[in-house]
Amino acid sequence: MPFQIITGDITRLEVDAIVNAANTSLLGGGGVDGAIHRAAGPKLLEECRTLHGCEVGQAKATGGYNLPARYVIHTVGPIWRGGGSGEEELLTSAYRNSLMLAAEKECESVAFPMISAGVYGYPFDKALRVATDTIRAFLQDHEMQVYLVIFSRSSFRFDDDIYSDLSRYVRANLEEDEPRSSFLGNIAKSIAFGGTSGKRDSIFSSGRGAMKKEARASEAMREEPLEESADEDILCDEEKPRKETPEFAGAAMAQASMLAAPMQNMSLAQALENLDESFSQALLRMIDERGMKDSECYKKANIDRKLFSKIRGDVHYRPSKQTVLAFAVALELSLEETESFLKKAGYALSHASKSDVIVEYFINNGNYDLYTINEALYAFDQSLLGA
Ligand code: AR6
Repeated sequence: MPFQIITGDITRLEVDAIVNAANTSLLGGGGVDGAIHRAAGPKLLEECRTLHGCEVGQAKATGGYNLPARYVIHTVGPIWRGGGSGEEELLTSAYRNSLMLAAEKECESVAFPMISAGVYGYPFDKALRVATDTIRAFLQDHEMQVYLVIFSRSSFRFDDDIYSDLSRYVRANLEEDEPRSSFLGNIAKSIAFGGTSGKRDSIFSSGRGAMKKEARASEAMREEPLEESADEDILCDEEKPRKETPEFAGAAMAQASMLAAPMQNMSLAQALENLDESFSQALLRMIDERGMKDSECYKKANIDRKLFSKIRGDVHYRPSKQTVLAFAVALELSLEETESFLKKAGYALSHASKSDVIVEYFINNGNYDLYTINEALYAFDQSLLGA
Protein backbone atom coordinates (compact mmCIF):
# COMPACT_ATOMS: atom_id res chain seq x y z
CA MET A 1 0.00 0.00 0.00
CA PRO A 2 1.57 3.29 -1.06
CA PHE A 3 0.65 5.08 2.17
CA GLN A 4 0.71 3.42 5.56
CA ILE A 5 0.42 4.57 9.15
CA ILE A 6 2.60 2.46 11.43
CA THR A 7 3.67 2.54 15.07
CA GLY A 8 7.25 2.49 16.29
CA ASP A 9 10.69 4.04 16.38
CA ILE A 10 11.61 5.65 13.06
CA THR A 11 15.34 5.06 13.60
CA ARG A 12 14.81 1.32 13.17
CA LEU A 13 13.08 1.47 9.81
CA GLU A 14 14.54 -0.25 6.78
CA VAL A 15 13.53 2.31 4.21
CA ASP A 16 15.49 4.37 1.70
CA ALA A 17 15.05 7.59 3.67
CA ILE A 18 13.76 8.69 7.04
CA VAL A 19 12.73 12.27 7.65
CA ASN A 20 14.03 14.18 10.66
CA ALA A 21 11.91 16.83 12.42
CA ALA A 22 14.89 19.10 12.97
CA ASN A 23 15.40 22.76 13.96
CA THR A 24 16.86 25.50 11.75
CA SER A 25 20.43 24.92 13.01
CA LEU A 26 20.39 21.25 11.87
CA LEU A 27 22.80 20.62 14.73
CA GLY A 28 20.62 18.21 16.67
CA GLY A 29 18.14 18.54 19.50
CA GLY A 30 15.66 16.44 21.48
CA GLY A 31 12.72 14.27 20.39
CA VAL A 32 13.03 12.43 17.11
CA ASP A 33 16.00 14.63 16.12
CA GLY A 34 17.97 13.45 19.17
CA ALA A 35 16.98 9.82 18.55
CA ILE A 36 18.12 9.99 14.91
CA HIS A 37 21.49 11.55 15.79
CA ARG A 38 22.08 8.96 18.53
CA ALA A 39 21.27 6.07 16.23
CA ALA A 40 23.17 7.43 13.21
CA GLY A 41 26.36 8.23 15.15
CA PRO A 42 28.64 11.33 15.22
CA LYS A 43 29.30 11.37 11.46
CA LEU A 44 25.74 12.60 10.91
CA LEU A 45 26.44 15.75 12.94
CA GLU A 46 29.69 16.25 11.01
CA GLU A 47 27.80 16.24 7.71
CA CYS A 48 25.01 18.41 9.14
CA ARG A 49 27.62 21.07 10.00
CA THR A 50 28.44 21.41 6.31
CA LEU A 51 24.80 22.21 5.44
CA HIS A 52 24.67 25.61 7.24
CA GLY A 53 21.18 25.18 8.60
CA CYS A 54 17.78 24.94 6.99
CA GLU A 55 14.81 27.31 6.86
CA VAL A 56 11.38 26.42 8.18
CA GLY A 57 9.47 24.45 5.52
CA GLN A 58 12.64 23.52 3.60
CA ALA A 59 14.51 20.17 3.51
CA LYS A 60 18.12 18.97 3.14
CA ALA A 61 19.51 15.44 2.82
CA THR A 62 22.48 13.63 4.41
CA GLY A 63 23.65 10.05 4.56
CA GLY A 64 22.13 7.66 7.08
CA TYR A 65 25.45 6.41 8.57
CA ASN A 66 24.67 3.80 11.26
CA LEU A 67 20.95 3.87 10.54
CA PRO A 68 19.31 1.14 8.43
CA ALA A 69 18.04 3.98 6.18
CA ARG A 70 20.27 5.17 3.33
CA TYR A 71 19.40 8.87 3.76
CA VAL A 72 18.17 11.23 6.41
CA ILE A 73 16.07 14.08 5.05
CA HIS A 74 16.18 16.92 7.54
CA THR A 75 13.23 19.27 7.50
CA VAL A 76 12.06 21.99 9.86
CA GLY A 77 8.40 22.24 10.77
CA PRO A 78 6.79 25.40 12.13
CA ILE A 79 6.32 26.16 15.83
CA TRP A 80 2.57 26.23 16.56
CA ARG A 81 1.48 29.79 17.46
CA GLY A 82 -2.27 29.32 17.36
CA GLY A 83 -2.67 28.66 13.65
CA GLY A 84 -2.69 32.23 12.36
CA SER A 85 1.00 32.50 11.49
CA GLY A 86 1.12 30.45 8.32
CA GLU A 87 1.73 27.19 10.22
CA GLU A 88 -0.33 25.06 7.83
CA GLU A 89 1.48 26.33 4.73
CA LEU A 90 4.86 25.85 6.37
CA LEU A 91 4.06 22.33 7.54
CA THR A 92 2.74 21.47 4.06
CA SER A 93 6.02 22.77 2.58
CA ALA A 94 8.05 20.69 5.04
CA TYR A 95 6.29 17.51 3.90
CA ARG A 96 6.24 18.43 0.21
CA ASN A 97 9.90 19.49 0.06
CA SER A 98 10.96 16.32 1.90
CA LEU A 99 9.00 14.17 -0.55
CA MET A 100 10.45 16.01 -3.55
CA LEU A 101 13.95 15.53 -2.19
CA ALA A 102 13.28 11.81 -1.64
CA ALA A 103 12.11 11.56 -5.27
CA GLU A 104 15.22 13.42 -6.44
CA LYS A 105 17.34 10.85 -4.55
CA GLU A 106 15.34 8.09 -6.27
CA CYS A 107 14.03 6.73 -2.98
CA GLU A 108 11.39 4.04 -3.29
CA SER A 109 10.40 4.28 0.35
CA VAL A 110 10.39 7.12 2.87
CA ALA A 111 9.23 7.38 6.47
CA PHE A 112 8.01 10.51 8.27
CA PRO A 113 7.59 11.23 11.95
CA MET A 114 4.74 13.56 12.91
CA ILE A 115 6.62 16.76 12.13
CA SER A 116 5.94 19.65 14.57
CA ALA A 117 3.57 17.50 16.66
CA GLY A 118 6.01 17.22 19.60
CA VAL A 119 8.06 20.04 21.10
CA TYR A 120 6.79 22.46 18.43
CA GLY A 121 3.26 22.00 19.76
CA TYR A 122 1.23 21.55 16.53
CA PRO A 123 -2.10 19.92 17.54
CA PHE A 124 -1.88 16.26 16.56
CA ASP A 125 -5.14 15.99 14.60
CA LYS A 126 -4.36 19.13 12.60
CA ALA A 127 -0.80 17.96 11.93
CA LEU A 128 -2.16 14.58 10.82
CA ARG A 129 -4.52 16.26 8.34
CA VAL A 130 -1.65 18.27 6.80
CA ALA A 131 0.56 15.17 6.65
CA THR A 132 -2.01 12.91 4.98
CA ASP A 133 -3.29 15.57 2.56
CA THR A 134 0.22 16.45 1.40
CA ILE A 135 1.35 12.84 1.08
CA ARG A 136 -1.83 11.91 -0.80
CA ALA A 137 -1.37 14.81 -3.25
CA PHE A 138 2.24 13.78 -3.86
CA LEU A 139 1.28 10.14 -4.48
CA GLN A 140 -1.11 11.23 -7.23
CA ASP A 141 1.86 11.59 -9.55
CA HIS A 142 4.70 9.70 -7.87
CA GLU A 143 5.33 6.01 -7.22
CA MET A 144 6.70 5.70 -3.70
CA GLN A 145 6.04 3.84 -0.47
CA VAL A 146 5.39 6.45 2.23
CA TYR A 147 5.12 5.63 5.93
CA LEU A 148 3.84 7.93 8.63
CA VAL A 149 5.38 6.70 11.87
CA ILE A 150 3.43 7.24 15.08
CA PHE A 151 5.81 6.94 18.02
CA SER A 152 3.19 6.34 20.63
CA ARG A 153 -0.22 4.97 19.71
CA SER A 154 -1.79 6.75 22.69
CA SER A 155 -0.89 10.12 21.15
CA PHE A 156 -2.90 9.35 18.00
CA ARG A 157 -5.87 11.69 17.45
CA PHE A 158 -8.04 12.14 14.39
CA ASP A 159 -11.21 14.08 13.60
CA ASP A 160 -13.04 14.33 16.97
CA ASP A 161 -16.57 14.41 15.53
CA ILE A 162 -16.06 11.31 13.40
CA TYR A 163 -14.32 9.55 16.29
CA SER A 164 -17.16 10.00 18.77
CA ASP A 165 -19.90 9.17 16.26
CA LEU A 166 -17.97 6.12 15.06
CA SER A 167 -17.33 4.96 18.64
CA ARG A 168 -21.08 5.04 19.29
CA TYR A 169 -21.72 3.10 16.07
CA VAL A 170 -19.15 0.47 16.96
CA ARG A 171 -20.59 0.05 20.47
CA ALA A 172 -24.10 -0.34 19.07
CA ASN A 173 -23.22 -2.74 16.27
CA LEU A 174 -20.26 -4.86 17.27
CA GLU A 175 -21.25 -8.31 18.43
CA GLU A 176 -19.53 -9.26 21.65
CA ASP A 177 -17.62 -12.41 20.80
CA GLU A 178 -15.16 -12.19 17.96
CA PRO A 179 -15.04 -15.50 16.08
CA ARG A 180 -11.82 -17.47 16.00
CA SER A 181 -11.15 -16.41 12.41
CA SER A 182 -11.11 -12.72 13.43
CA PHE A 183 -8.80 -13.56 16.27
CA LEU A 184 -6.41 -15.21 13.86
CA GLY A 185 -6.87 -12.26 11.51
CA ASN A 186 -5.78 -9.93 14.29
CA ILE A 187 -2.63 -11.91 14.86
CA ALA A 188 -1.78 -11.70 11.16
CA LYS A 189 -2.53 -7.98 11.24
CA SER A 190 -0.37 -7.25 14.23
CA ILE A 191 2.56 -8.85 12.46
CA ALA A 192 1.92 -6.81 9.33
CA PHE A 193 1.39 -3.50 11.15
CA GLY A 194 4.04 -3.77 13.87
CA GLY A 195 3.35 -2.34 17.23
CA THR A 196 -0.40 -2.81 17.19
CA SER A 197 -0.13 -5.56 19.73
CA GLY A 198 3.47 -5.30 20.64
CA LYS A 199 4.49 -7.32 17.58
CA ARG A 200 7.24 -6.27 15.22
CA ASP A 201 6.49 -4.67 11.83
CA SER A 202 8.28 -6.30 8.92
CA ILE A 203 10.05 -3.08 7.97
CA PHE A 204 11.51 -2.52 11.42
CA SER A 205 15.11 -3.61 11.61
CA SER A 206 16.06 -6.20 14.17
CA GLY A 207 19.60 -4.91 14.01
CA ARG A 208 22.20 -3.29 11.82
CA GLY A 209 22.69 -5.00 8.48
CA ALA A 210 19.25 -6.52 8.08
CA MET A 211 18.40 -6.51 4.40
CA LYS A 212 15.79 -4.20 2.91
CA LYS A 213 14.99 -6.84 0.32
CA GLU A 214 13.91 -9.22 3.05
CA ALA A 215 11.67 -6.55 4.44
CA ARG A 216 10.05 -6.10 1.06
CA ALA A 217 9.62 -9.82 0.64
CA SER A 218 7.93 -10.17 4.00
CA GLU A 219 5.77 -7.17 3.20
CA ALA A 220 4.71 -8.80 -0.05
CA MET A 221 3.57 -11.85 1.92
CA ARG A 222 0.56 -9.92 3.12
CA GLU A 223 -1.11 -10.48 -0.22
CA GLU A 224 -2.10 -14.06 -0.83
CA PRO A 225 -1.12 -14.86 -4.41
CA LEU A 226 2.62 -14.54 -4.48
CA GLU A 227 3.38 -14.42 -8.13
CA GLU A 228 6.74 -12.80 -8.09
CA SER A 229 7.58 -13.45 -11.72
CA ALA A 230 7.05 -11.17 -14.69
CA ASP A 231 6.19 -8.05 -12.73
CA GLU A 232 7.61 -5.96 -15.50
CA ASP A 233 5.78 -7.85 -18.24
CA ILE A 234 2.41 -7.03 -16.84
CA LEU A 235 2.98 -3.42 -15.89
CA CYS A 236 -0.02 -1.19 -16.38
CA ASP A 237 -0.76 -0.17 -19.89
CA GLU A 238 -3.86 1.85 -19.36
CA GLU A 239 -4.49 2.35 -23.04
CA LYS A 240 -4.75 -1.38 -23.69
CA PRO A 241 -8.38 -2.44 -24.16
CA ARG A 242 -9.41 -5.12 -21.66
CA LYS A 243 -10.66 -7.52 -24.34
CA GLU A 244 -7.21 -7.91 -25.83
CA THR A 245 -5.84 -9.49 -22.66
CA PRO A 246 -5.65 -13.13 -23.76
CA GLU A 247 -6.54 -14.60 -20.38
CA PHE A 248 -9.60 -12.42 -20.11
CA ALA A 249 -10.71 -13.15 -23.64
CA GLY A 250 -10.18 -16.87 -23.02
CA ALA A 251 -12.06 -16.85 -19.75
CA ALA A 252 -14.93 -14.83 -21.24
CA MET A 253 -15.21 -17.21 -24.23
CA ALA A 254 -15.13 -20.24 -21.99
CA GLN A 255 -17.86 -18.76 -19.83
CA ALA A 256 -20.02 -17.81 -22.81
CA SER A 257 -19.77 -21.25 -24.42
CA MET A 258 -20.45 -23.00 -21.11
CA LEU A 259 -23.63 -21.06 -20.44
CA ALA A 260 -25.47 -23.06 -23.09
CA ALA A 261 -24.19 -26.45 -21.95
CA PRO A 262 -26.32 -28.42 -19.48
CA MET A 263 -24.50 -28.85 -16.16
CA GLN A 264 -24.90 -32.68 -16.02
CA ASN A 265 -22.91 -33.15 -19.24
CA MET A 266 -19.90 -31.24 -17.92
CA SER A 267 -16.64 -32.65 -16.74
CA LEU A 268 -15.33 -31.25 -13.45
CA ALA A 269 -12.88 -29.15 -15.43
CA GLN A 270 -15.68 -27.70 -17.54
CA ALA A 271 -17.83 -27.05 -14.49
CA LEU A 272 -14.97 -25.18 -12.88
CA GLU A 273 -14.70 -23.01 -15.96
CA ASN A 274 -18.38 -22.18 -15.62
CA LEU A 275 -17.90 -19.88 -12.65
CA ASP A 276 -19.47 -16.53 -11.89
CA GLU A 277 -17.71 -13.34 -12.89
CA SER A 278 -14.46 -13.26 -10.90
CA PHE A 279 -13.28 -10.52 -8.55
CA SER A 280 -10.84 -9.28 -11.16
CA GLN A 281 -13.45 -9.20 -13.93
CA ALA A 282 -15.96 -7.44 -11.67
CA LEU A 283 -13.38 -4.84 -10.65
CA LEU A 284 -12.45 -3.99 -14.23
CA ARG A 285 -16.08 -3.91 -15.32
CA MET A 286 -17.02 -1.50 -12.53
CA ILE A 287 -14.05 0.77 -13.25
CA ASP A 288 -15.21 0.96 -16.88
CA GLU A 289 -18.86 1.49 -15.93
CA ARG A 290 -17.86 4.49 -13.84
CA GLY A 291 -15.73 5.91 -16.62
CA MET A 292 -12.74 5.89 -14.27
CA LYS A 293 -9.14 5.53 -15.34
CA ASP A 294 -7.41 2.50 -13.81
CA SER A 295 -4.88 4.76 -12.10
CA GLU A 296 -7.62 6.92 -10.64
CA CYS A 297 -9.17 3.83 -9.10
CA TYR A 298 -6.07 2.16 -7.68
CA LYS A 299 -4.72 5.43 -6.30
CA LYS A 300 -8.02 6.15 -4.60
CA ALA A 301 -7.85 2.61 -3.20
CA ASN A 302 -4.28 3.13 -1.90
CA ILE A 303 -3.14 0.13 -3.95
CA ASP A 304 0.17 0.21 -5.74
CA ARG A 305 0.46 -0.02 -9.51
CA LYS A 306 2.24 -3.39 -9.54
CA LEU A 307 -0.43 -5.07 -7.49
CA PHE A 308 -3.15 -3.58 -9.67
CA SER A 309 -1.34 -4.93 -12.73
CA LYS A 310 -1.27 -8.41 -11.20
CA ILE A 311 -4.98 -8.24 -10.52
CA ARG A 312 -5.67 -6.98 -14.01
CA GLY A 313 -3.53 -9.66 -15.59
CA ASP A 314 -4.94 -12.61 -13.63
CA VAL A 315 -8.62 -13.33 -14.03
CA HIS A 316 -8.47 -15.73 -11.06
CA TYR A 317 -6.54 -13.41 -8.75
CA ARG A 318 -7.34 -13.99 -5.06
CA PRO A 319 -7.07 -10.71 -3.16
CA SER A 320 -6.95 -10.15 0.59
CA LYS A 321 -10.13 -8.86 2.20
CA GLN A 322 -8.46 -5.47 2.80
CA THR A 323 -7.75 -5.18 -0.91
CA VAL A 324 -11.35 -5.93 -1.87
CA LEU A 325 -12.64 -3.39 0.65
CA ALA A 326 -10.17 -0.77 -0.56
CA PHE A 327 -11.51 -1.13 -4.10
CA ALA A 328 -15.12 -1.14 -2.84
CA VAL A 329 -14.39 2.24 -1.22
CA ALA A 330 -12.62 3.58 -4.31
CA LEU A 331 -15.57 2.53 -6.47
CA GLU A 332 -17.98 4.04 -3.93
CA LEU A 333 -20.09 0.89 -3.72
CA SER A 334 -23.20 0.73 -1.57
CA LEU A 335 -23.23 -1.72 1.34
CA GLU A 336 -25.15 -4.26 -0.72
CA GLU A 337 -22.73 -3.91 -3.65
CA THR A 338 -19.79 -4.23 -1.25
CA GLU A 339 -21.24 -7.49 0.09
CA SER A 340 -21.56 -9.00 -3.36
CA PHE A 341 -18.11 -7.74 -4.39
CA LEU A 342 -16.60 -9.35 -1.27
CA LYS A 343 -18.43 -12.58 -2.04
CA LYS A 344 -16.65 -12.83 -5.39
CA ALA A 345 -13.40 -13.16 -3.48
CA GLY A 346 -14.90 -15.49 -0.86
CA TYR A 347 -15.41 -12.94 1.95
CA ALA A 348 -18.31 -11.36 3.83
CA LEU A 349 -18.86 -8.44 6.20
CA SER A 350 -19.43 -9.50 9.78
CA HIS A 351 -20.68 -7.66 12.85
CA ALA A 352 -18.34 -9.81 14.88
CA SER A 353 -15.41 -7.96 13.28
CA LYS A 354 -14.63 -4.46 14.54
CA SER A 355 -12.90 -3.56 11.32
CA ASP A 356 -15.94 -4.60 9.25
CA VAL A 357 -18.23 -2.51 11.46
CA ILE A 358 -15.94 0.51 10.99
CA VAL A 359 -15.90 0.14 7.21
CA GLU A 360 -19.68 -0.33 7.24
CA TYR A 361 -20.04 2.94 9.20
CA PHE A 362 -18.17 4.91 6.54
CA ILE A 363 -20.05 3.29 3.64
CA ASN A 364 -23.40 3.94 5.34
CA ASN A 365 -22.40 7.58 5.77
CA GLY A 366 -21.29 7.90 2.14
CA ASN A 367 -17.78 8.79 3.31
CA TYR A 368 -15.49 7.15 0.76
CA ASP A 369 -12.25 8.83 1.79
CA LEU A 370 -9.89 5.89 2.19
CA TYR A 371 -7.33 7.92 4.14
CA THR A 372 -9.93 8.89 6.74
CA ILE A 373 -11.16 5.30 6.92
CA ASN A 374 -7.60 4.10 7.47
CA GLU A 375 -7.03 6.71 10.18
CA ALA A 376 -10.15 5.40 11.92
CA LEU A 377 -9.02 1.78 11.53
CA TYR A 378 -5.62 2.72 12.94
CA ALA A 379 -7.24 4.52 15.89
CA PHE A 380 -9.18 1.33 16.66
CA ASP A 381 -6.08 -0.83 16.24
CA GLN A 382 -7.36 -2.58 13.10
CA SER A 383 -5.69 -3.55 9.83
CA LEU A 384 -5.69 -0.76 7.26
CA LEU A 385 -7.34 -1.05 3.86
CA GLY A 386 -5.18 -1.52 0.80
CA ALA A 387 -2.71 -4.19 -0.14
N1 AR6 B 1 10.39 7.70 16.12
C1 AR6 B 1 9.24 8.23 15.63
N2 AR6 B 1 8.65 9.32 16.13
C2 AR6 B 1 9.23 9.91 17.19
C3 AR6 B 1 10.44 9.42 17.77
C4 AR6 B 1 11.02 8.28 17.19
N3 AR6 B 1 12.15 7.73 17.65
N4 AR6 B 1 10.76 10.23 18.82
C5 AR6 B 1 9.80 11.16 18.89
N5 AR6 B 1 8.87 10.97 17.92
P1 AR6 B 1 9.55 16.26 18.04
P2 AR6 B 1 8.94 18.71 16.55
C6 AR6 B 1 7.66 11.75 17.62
O1 AR6 B 1 9.44 16.98 19.32
O2 AR6 B 1 7.64 18.87 17.27
C7 AR6 B 1 13.76 18.79 18.44
O3 AR6 B 1 14.43 19.18 19.58
C8 AR6 B 1 7.03 12.56 18.71
O4 AR6 B 1 6.23 11.73 19.54
O5 AR6 B 1 10.71 15.34 17.88
O6 AR6 B 1 8.95 18.91 15.08
C9 AR6 B 1 14.27 19.48 17.19
O7 AR6 B 1 15.66 19.70 17.24
C10 AR6 B 1 6.21 13.56 17.91
O8 AR6 B 1 4.93 13.00 17.56
O9 AR6 B 1 9.65 17.28 16.79
C11 AR6 B 1 13.49 20.76 17.18
O10 AR6 B 1 14.08 21.72 18.00
C12 AR6 B 1 7.00 13.75 16.62
O11 AR6 B 1 7.99 12.71 16.62
C13 AR6 B 1 12.17 20.35 17.75
O12 AR6 B 1 12.39 19.20 18.55
C14 AR6 B 1 7.74 15.08 16.54
O13 AR6 B 1 8.20 15.48 17.81
C15 AR6 B 1 11.19 19.95 16.66
O14 AR6 B 1 9.93 19.72 17.21
